[in-house]
Amino acid sequence: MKNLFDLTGKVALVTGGTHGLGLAMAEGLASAGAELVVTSTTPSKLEEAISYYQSKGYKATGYIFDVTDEKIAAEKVAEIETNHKQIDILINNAGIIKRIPALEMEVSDFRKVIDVDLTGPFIMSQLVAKSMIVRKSGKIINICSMMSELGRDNVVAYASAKGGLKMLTKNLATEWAKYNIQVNGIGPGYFATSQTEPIRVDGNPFNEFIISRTPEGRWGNPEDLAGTAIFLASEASQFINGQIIYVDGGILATIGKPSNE
Ligand code: GCO
Ligand code: CA
Repeated sequence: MKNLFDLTGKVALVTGGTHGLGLAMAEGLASAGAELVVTSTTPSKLEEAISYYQSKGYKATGYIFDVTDEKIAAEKVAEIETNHKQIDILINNAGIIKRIPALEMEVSDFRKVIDVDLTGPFIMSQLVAKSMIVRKSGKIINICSMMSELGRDNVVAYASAKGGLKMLTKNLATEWAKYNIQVNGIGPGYFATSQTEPIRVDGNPFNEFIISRTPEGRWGNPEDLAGTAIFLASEASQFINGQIIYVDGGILATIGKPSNE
């Protein structure tokens, strides 16, 4: 039987794939044979990431642009398609978070988070889908969150965007399934990355809370996401469309338990 998880010859575009979860997923795809195209808005971070991928023997190229700027993004996607022939896999990973109580949040901050975390994935999906539709083949993976399902103090814009990203996933799956494009999402639980660093520090009660709230009893490691990314990028998931796979150590399965148990 052929290897359903093989990505040899596929080109995977990973937005913000320079660190943390994006890097771990990109590395997973590369280990399954994919060529990487990585975007960032920060040249130094991108350079560092590309050298890292190349040091591992992976084929990786970087492009600097902001996924919220639809004009520039269109030019860059065209350039990428010229240089790398085609984009087979898109991972909408780039995202930001602002932890501010809802009452105090400036509208401009709310808009910024929606722009990066929700409008950016829409822009990139629309651009990349155009040639996927012609080829009748493509995989789009949106990086959702626990906050696609649950609220929590101080993350109102992020939760609104990630809830929206879940529905963007379902809607694009609905519209593009007829072109053999699968649009799915990955919903990471709480992972040890630079993004969660401020809430993970020792002595922060949130650290203890997350460990006790997670049936697996630990923060996720970025590598825990690679398998799901490979699965959703490969033929192994060919009849899965519009789903969000939560990689959360069991958080969404449980109501939790009293803190003294
Ligand atoms: C927070 C965290 C989360 C995680 C993750 C959870 O402040 O609650 O940063 O938002 O980043 O997305 O799934
Ligand atoms: Ca970040």
